[in-house]
Amino acid sequence: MLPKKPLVGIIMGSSSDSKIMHNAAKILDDFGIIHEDQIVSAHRTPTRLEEYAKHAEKNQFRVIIAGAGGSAHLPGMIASHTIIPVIGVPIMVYNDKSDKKSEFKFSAFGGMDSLLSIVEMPNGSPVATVGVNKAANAGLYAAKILAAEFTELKSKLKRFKEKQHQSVLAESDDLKKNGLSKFVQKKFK
Ligand code: RP5
Repeated sequence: MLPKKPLVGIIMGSSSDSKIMHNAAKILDDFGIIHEDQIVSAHRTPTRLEEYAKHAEKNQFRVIIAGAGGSAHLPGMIASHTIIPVIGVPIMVYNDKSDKKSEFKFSAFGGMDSLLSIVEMPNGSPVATVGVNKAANAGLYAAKILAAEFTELKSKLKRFKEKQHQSVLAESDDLKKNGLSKFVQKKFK
């Protein structure tokens, strides 16, 4: 039985990351995995970062999902403070908090900055990294890690795969039946 306490800690560098990071929460919710969500900034709240790592260990989180944009040192720094596996989500910064006309609304490198910061952790503090803004994949990967301990997740993951398979078949049948032109009109109009 999955315990009624958080197994996954989701953290993000800023509230502006929440619009992407909620996709990790959604997947965990779908699988019935309880998670605890917080904002921890590696550069605005550096001491809190270390405290958070201790909190995660004390509460026996099995996985930490950490999302950040820009230079994105949060996932790597958390990984350096704990033995809990960290999944990093590189975020393409889209900062609604700054003025609408600001030239700093997007990160200069469109997410490549965060991707490289997170994935290129030097030997010793690995961060398993998903694609830019792919928070849902981080949730899914966490479920796969947890399935080694909580076997009910294995059947849930198999059902998830089967559903994906069936949805592609249904779309393909529709495409075959209607032909490409009609299919596109119907689906994307
Ligand atoms: C990073 O800076 C955060 O992870 C966020 O993606 C980015 C921008 O933060 P805000 O300026 O929107 O708070 O630390």
